[in-house]
Amino acid sequence: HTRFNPLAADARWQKIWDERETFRADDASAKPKSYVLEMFPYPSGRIHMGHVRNYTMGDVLARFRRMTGHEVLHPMGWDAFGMPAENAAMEKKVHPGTWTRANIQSMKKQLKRLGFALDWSRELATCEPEYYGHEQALFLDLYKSGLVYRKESAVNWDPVDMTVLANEQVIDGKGWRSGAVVEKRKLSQWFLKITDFADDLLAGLGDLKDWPEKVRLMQENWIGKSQGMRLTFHFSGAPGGFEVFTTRPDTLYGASFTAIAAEHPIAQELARNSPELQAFIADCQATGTAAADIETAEKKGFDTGLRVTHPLDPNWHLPLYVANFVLMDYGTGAVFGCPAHDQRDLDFARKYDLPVTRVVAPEGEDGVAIGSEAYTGPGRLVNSHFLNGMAVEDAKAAIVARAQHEGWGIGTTVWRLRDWGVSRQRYWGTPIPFIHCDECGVVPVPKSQLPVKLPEDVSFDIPGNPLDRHPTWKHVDCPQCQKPARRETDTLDTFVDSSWYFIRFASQPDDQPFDRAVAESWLPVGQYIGGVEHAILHLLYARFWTRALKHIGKIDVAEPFQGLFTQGMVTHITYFQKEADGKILWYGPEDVNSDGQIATLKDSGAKVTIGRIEKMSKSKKNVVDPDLIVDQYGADAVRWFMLSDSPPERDLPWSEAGIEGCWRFVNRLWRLIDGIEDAAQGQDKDLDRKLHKTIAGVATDIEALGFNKAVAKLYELTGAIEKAKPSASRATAIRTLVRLVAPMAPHLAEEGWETLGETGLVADAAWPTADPALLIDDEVTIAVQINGKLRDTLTVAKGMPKDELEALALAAPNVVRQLDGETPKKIIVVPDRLVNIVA
Ligand code: ANZ
Ligand code: ZN
Repeated sequence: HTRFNPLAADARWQKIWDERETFRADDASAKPKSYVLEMFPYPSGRIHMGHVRNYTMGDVLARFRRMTGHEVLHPMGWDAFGMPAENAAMEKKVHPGTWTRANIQSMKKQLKRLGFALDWSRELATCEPEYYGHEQALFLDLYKSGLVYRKESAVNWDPVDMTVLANEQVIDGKGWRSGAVVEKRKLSQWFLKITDFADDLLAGLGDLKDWPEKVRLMQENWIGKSQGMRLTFHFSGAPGGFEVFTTRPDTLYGASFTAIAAEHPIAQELARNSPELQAFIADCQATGTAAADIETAEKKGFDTGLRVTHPLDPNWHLPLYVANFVLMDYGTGAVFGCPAHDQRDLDFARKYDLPVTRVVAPEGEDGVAIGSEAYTGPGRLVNSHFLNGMAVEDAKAAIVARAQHEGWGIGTTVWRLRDWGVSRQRYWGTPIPFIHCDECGVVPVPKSQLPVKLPEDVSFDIPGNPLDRHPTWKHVDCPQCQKPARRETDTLDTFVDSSWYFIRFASQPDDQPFDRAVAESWLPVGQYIGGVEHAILHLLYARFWTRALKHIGKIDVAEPFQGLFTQGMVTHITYFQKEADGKILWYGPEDVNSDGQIATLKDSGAKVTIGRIEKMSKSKKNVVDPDLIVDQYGADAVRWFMLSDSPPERDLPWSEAGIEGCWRFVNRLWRLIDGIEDAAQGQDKDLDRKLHKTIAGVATDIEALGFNKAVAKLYELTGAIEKAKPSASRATAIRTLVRLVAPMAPHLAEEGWETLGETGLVADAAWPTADPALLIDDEVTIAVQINGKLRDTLTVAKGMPKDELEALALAAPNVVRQLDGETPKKIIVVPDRLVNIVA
């Protein structure tokens, strides 16, 4: 007998798959096409367990689809632009490109060691001109069709580092490096008109039946279609007024103030004669631009002293504030506040001592006053004159009707979705292919001059965008008038790169972004798998980009991702010590001895606290490096672990015992293969049935991405084979088992396939066929009860008549003993299920 040597087997089969290009997808294949895709990784340096889990799931599906007769496209590439490379450049003095490409090489090696069935011939990295040049061409096409435009927009400006900061670089309103208070600055920036597709992006969600409900809901909320109204407030005793936007016109009788944004023209006008207001406006502008910043910042207002008249009562006057929570670029940049039914308004009202009047009440709460929490639920209108007693939606309609009749307001639809600002003031991204000319304005770079390549000779010694201060790069002649002009120095948001990479995977000619017919032959992606952290932006942008390309006639695909699956995280136990000053020191599991109750450090014996099981992260020191595990157990055990135990959408706790169990299982499989008795005769009907049920069940589970269920069935079958006596059935079961485990444990399966003398690769073998006759049970287990208590069981032919069952039950040894000669009062028989004897 031989032992399974995973490291030798892994290397050997990986080399063979590589040399034979086993997983190369054939565009011209006549087989049905299947596109399996996992979200491509950012080349941060190392593959982590989260990647391994993600790619193992996709790999099982891809390999299974191959075995079921599909031509499978399963590609891999690199989302290679972005800030970490620039940070590395600053910290380690290494060029972002050098850093990124080195990371790609080492991560590719790691992925190869896991034996993924990937078509490496289609590998791409978004940081290479061979990719981003085509992106520039598409960007120009979208510009031509009016889907790209420029507009002034605010950025986070770090006044000390003299640089634009991304939202994630602003921490508590301060620059992450300088610690300086971040300012908002207006810059002319590039935008994509995603709002043109808002309706369609929303409607399309209804067709995405194979997406998680929660992701569809998140997208729906992000797009945020709301029915609302615009209404005008007039100044009391002065000419003029302003429009506000509201989604709760029903609450108009609960209004207690109005407020405008700091950037609102009225605020700007008033500020000209008010230094106090000027100071207040400056203060508002110091808050970060991210929605989250505004949500968490303290609500502040400046009373303008002006009063406005309530549209439903000429004698009712409300104050007008300038408020930091009102955004200029949403609705009209002005609101009326109803503190009883909006938390922001309530906080504001409590602070400035404004009235709080409930106007919506659920059954029986008419008289209950609002405390510190606004009521945002359903109910009927109260304190609202002609609206009293109406439900919220009816009251909205009634107000809108009256306003439209009297001419002071109009019903509208409003979207939360904003146009997508794609300008980034960074080096490591796709250069935006435009030239600024003093004579001609903004001029597109002619397509013949693409790609606009990033210059290599840049330095990161001083903050700011290296493209901006490069001595020569930006100085070019205008393509229209040939006079000296300047290149655009902004680069594209990296979400643009990931909005179409799946199309480029499907088809990658040199001379155009993709070949339409070939791309359409693969798309949409049948199954997309990735982290839920991309549930909103990446997926929405990719859905938009696909629609935009369809709109300009480049491709006829409605939705890019037919099926979506978001997998859970890989978690691991944490250990820590709390120091006297409250600081927490984390320890890696490898530094700790623990019996689950008490944990001590291996070297000093000092006690440590057993923390929670949390997502693997460097900061908590609970990371397990896949490479080391592969070294120890081989790829198949790691892959098996990733699929076992936890449902794929749930978190998977890493454990030493778990991986060892998987390793033992791989060896059990090997012992069966190695010990096969081909000469054995005879049929084992039970085993035949178990085998065929497993063939059918595992197929169904894999299709439904229920990998843990498939694994459980394979454990059961393996156990049944181990227990079975030698027979022809047993030998067949072992041969078949090799194919059944091939998607999960491909190296062992190839090794077994070869050992068993089969031809070709198991990767190319067909999935075994389940015999329908063997899927039906012809025997059933009958429970035999006395007075409702289980006393015995019978295994009998299905459909056995009542009297025969009764006779068998009365003869069952345990029943005879229990009854001890007593005559039963009554016997209840449920065919195929149970016999209950009442004694
Ligand atoms: C009165 C009101 C009463 C409101 C109430 C809400 C609850 P969504 O649903 O997210 O679209 N609003 C309008 N324009 C704003 C702006 N530029 N900046 C900040 N807030 C603004 O939000 C719509 C609601 O947000 C609007 O409805 C308005 O407050 C506020 F019980 O009007 B509401
Ligand atoms: Zn010009």
